[in-house]
Amino acid sequence: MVRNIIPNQSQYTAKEIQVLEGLEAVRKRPSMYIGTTGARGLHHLVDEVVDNSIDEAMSGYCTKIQIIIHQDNSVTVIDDGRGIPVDIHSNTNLPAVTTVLTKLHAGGKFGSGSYQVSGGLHGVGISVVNALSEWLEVTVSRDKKIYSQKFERGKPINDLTVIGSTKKTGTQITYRPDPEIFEEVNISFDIIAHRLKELAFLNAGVKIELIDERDNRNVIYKYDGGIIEFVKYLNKNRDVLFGKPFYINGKKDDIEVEIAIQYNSGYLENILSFANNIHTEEGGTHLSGFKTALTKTINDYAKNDSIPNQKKYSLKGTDQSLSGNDVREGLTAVISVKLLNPQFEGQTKTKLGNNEVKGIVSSIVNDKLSTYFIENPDIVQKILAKSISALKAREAARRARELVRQKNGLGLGSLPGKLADCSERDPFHREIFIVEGDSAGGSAKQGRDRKFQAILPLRGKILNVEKARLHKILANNEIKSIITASGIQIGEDSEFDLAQLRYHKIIIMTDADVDGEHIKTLLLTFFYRYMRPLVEKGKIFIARPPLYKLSYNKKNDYLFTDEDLNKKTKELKGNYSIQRYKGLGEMNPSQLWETTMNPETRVVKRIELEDVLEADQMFTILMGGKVEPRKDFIYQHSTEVEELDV
Ligand code: 0RA
Repeated sequence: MVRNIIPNQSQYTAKEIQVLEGLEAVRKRPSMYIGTTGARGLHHLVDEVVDNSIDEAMSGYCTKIQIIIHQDNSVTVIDDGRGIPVDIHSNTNLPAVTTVLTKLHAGGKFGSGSYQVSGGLHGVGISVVNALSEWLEVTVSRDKKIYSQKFERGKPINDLTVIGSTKKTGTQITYRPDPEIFEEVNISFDIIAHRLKELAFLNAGVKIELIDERDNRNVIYKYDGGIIEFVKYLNKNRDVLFGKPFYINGKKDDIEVEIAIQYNSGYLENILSFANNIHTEEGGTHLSGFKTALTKTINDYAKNDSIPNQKKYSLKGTDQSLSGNDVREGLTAVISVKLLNPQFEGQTKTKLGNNEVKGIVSSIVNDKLSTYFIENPDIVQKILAKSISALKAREAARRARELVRQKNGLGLGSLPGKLADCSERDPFHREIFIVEGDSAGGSAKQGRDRKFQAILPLRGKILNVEKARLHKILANNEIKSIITASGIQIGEDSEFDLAQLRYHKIIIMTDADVDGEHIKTLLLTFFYRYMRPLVEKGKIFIARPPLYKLSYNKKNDYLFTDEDLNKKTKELKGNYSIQRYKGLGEMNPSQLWETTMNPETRVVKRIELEDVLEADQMFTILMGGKVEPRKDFIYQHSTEVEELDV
């Protein structure tokens, strides 16, 4: 694995550290530096410290990183890198480590022409962590000595002091997030663990250990295969077309490129892209360079008649070409680039903008992939079989669509007949209930506030999108009505456009039984796979109808859990009757309004995608083709089913 991408880092001394401004500004406006002072910002502090150790690992000087969450929610990060320099910095007259921790943007590697993560929320520097901590203690082991210094709310409370001697090198930072700054100081093991696992995949061989002293949990992540193991992990519950992911790496003009790819027998594409370890959710030039090269290389191979061993699957002598979607059906890939001055663009600053990256990625992929194809004719045949069948399905779907259009003159624009729309015009104030069954749909239509609430009843179960191709998905009536009602086009050549969204709350309302759960999962799978930005932006909700009606003294109480029921019945001591609701249809329109639809009184649960990776695994297990992992999952999670969130 290629590691050392910092030019001349051995020349590094305190002088290179530039001093820009003090830390008061950070405490005054924390969200300018870390985004929020809620849970996100809190966890961002951990990322910030760990990223510094990861930088050291990427330069080839650090192999182990340990993260400890303590009882009081303080956090320690220990690495075995070179240790932050301690020599006196000429501008500040302070040791470099003190400078790095007290001056904004003196990130050590700042302005030195070395590798750094910049843009987005990352790379603001550990001085920001110091500024936002009640206290912070740094310990540096280097030059046979152990140095230590303590800070409170960013200010040193002693000088850097030698506290011992050692043969080792490394840095240890312990900090406690300042409760005066953060609304929430409880560190989530899962959030930290997820990021660390991602970092371990992206930085092959680095051992990352997480210890939680609050409940004595610990995990160790170390992947010698790096992103090859990442791709295996993403495909672990799928049937793969070939056992070993194909790994490409290369470097040009200080841009380091690593890609791992593996196809599975499904129809979805799952490409994760990263730049300097940051998940580029909006893609960018590395992703488009990869896509272009993949489409070209596979088409070249399919059309080339000079290639030996060419067997059944080929487009030789035809005028047909595979589209990008055709060649990416069932593709799982991880793309990771590392470069000196990454430009992050886009709405969430997660789109790589550097233009030079596109050509470099595509030339490396063209080169390595065509060689791999020539050396592995059996694997190419499998990929071609899959891509050509996608092409045929696409053409059949187009012909079918054209036929339907010619016959009926139907555009895609007209709203579904079953939809009871609302009168409000502003999409931000409109909501739609997707309701299981016509009878509940009828009650909902009568019970709703027709000004801002629309109702779309679904008949029976919707298609399992994990097991169907796009053209079949687009032909499914229930899915068609969801697409036209929501206003969001999906599939080939359609860019996701949130401005088209007709309702900013999409609420799934199903019966509280097994069928209802199943429909809910199918709908969530569809939204997750084909309208993911709606999930990411928090537009999808689950309605929570009551399980029981408790009647006493001419009063009715609606109860949502068995626990509440037990509590209430104990209080009432016998003077009551209970009705258990098996379905939404058992409620009359006004009850449905009062308990489940009225924004003043209802409980709706927003679907959150805290953890895209785990959610992806869950969807695959619950909805995918393999039976064994599904059984295991359901068994392991059977007690949590009520909480099953994505
Ligand atoms: C600046 C220069 C050098 C190392 C580091 C910073 C450094 C920072 C952190 C933060 C956490 N762990 C770290 N490890 C190293 C290079 C110093 C040299 O040339 O010896």
